[in-house]
Amino acid sequence: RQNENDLRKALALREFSLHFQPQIDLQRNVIVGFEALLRWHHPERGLISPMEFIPLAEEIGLIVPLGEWVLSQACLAASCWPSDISIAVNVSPCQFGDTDRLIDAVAEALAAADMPGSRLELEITESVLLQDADRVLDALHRLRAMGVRVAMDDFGTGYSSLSQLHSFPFDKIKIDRSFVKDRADDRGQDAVIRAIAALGGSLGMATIAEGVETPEQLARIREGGCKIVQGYLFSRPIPVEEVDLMIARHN
Ligand code: G
Ligand code: G
Ligand code: MN
Ligand code: NA
Repeated sequence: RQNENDLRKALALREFSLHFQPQIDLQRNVIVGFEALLRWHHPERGLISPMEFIPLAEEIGLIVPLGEWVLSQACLAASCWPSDISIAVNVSPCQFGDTDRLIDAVAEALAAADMPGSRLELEITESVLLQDADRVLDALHRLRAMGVRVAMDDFGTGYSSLSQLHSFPFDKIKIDRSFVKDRADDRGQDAVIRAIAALGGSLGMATIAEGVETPEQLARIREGGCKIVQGYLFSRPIPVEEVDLMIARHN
């Protein structure tokens, strides 16, 4: 498997990079954070999407060292930004297989960047909650004790959302972009967005809408009571060199 061998070598060959996509607070119109998104620059095949290589990385166990690299690079990048801007990092469910190792990696990434845990947010999908709930819950509590926040990513796409949401200490809900996308009948969608924002509010969780591409979608999100947005309307994910300029121009 050519692909697999390429992927195994990619870390050592420094073929990965992170792009950063801004998250905007709608009330204050300022950038409050960036999500780190992994990119693989293959020497022959060019830029490869994470959707293509993350599943393989998970299958061959590479996601653990790769995820640690992402954590350390994301924290190093963010340590150069204004201290009121946070960094969101996607964490694979596989990284919760060894929670001690995950927590060590988070602590190490923060220490190396000399950054407080309060500036780091981990994005996890609800499939993590299908694992041993006590172990996951314990890990989330330990992370929060370090000041690290936890967001539920792709909310609304899995099975367990509602039953699990209130039993786990999430700080934020990311409304999946399928609820933001235009559809023939958008009356139902508006109701879903409003309901998720209200649910988050009553559980003390902020809601962020992802995949916002048009002013019309933004207006619907705003009316739905969602206070933070992320999407192409504001910016695509950008290379790290462009982040400072974006912050200077926007905030
Ligand atoms: O940028 P986008 O095409 O960038 O990302 C596609 C998918 O890959 C998303 O579901 C995103 O959550 C996931 N992804 C992007 N970066 C990372 C990462 O660093 N770690 C993990 N586990 N998933 C990532
Ligand atoms: O981690 P998550 O599954 O949320 O990954 C976010 C994904 O959404 C990444 O692939 C990112 O590049 C992508 N994305 C971010 N903004 C937009 C947008 O406005 N429209 C679309 N279609 N995709 C987006
Ligand atoms: Mn995400
Ligand atoms: Na998502």
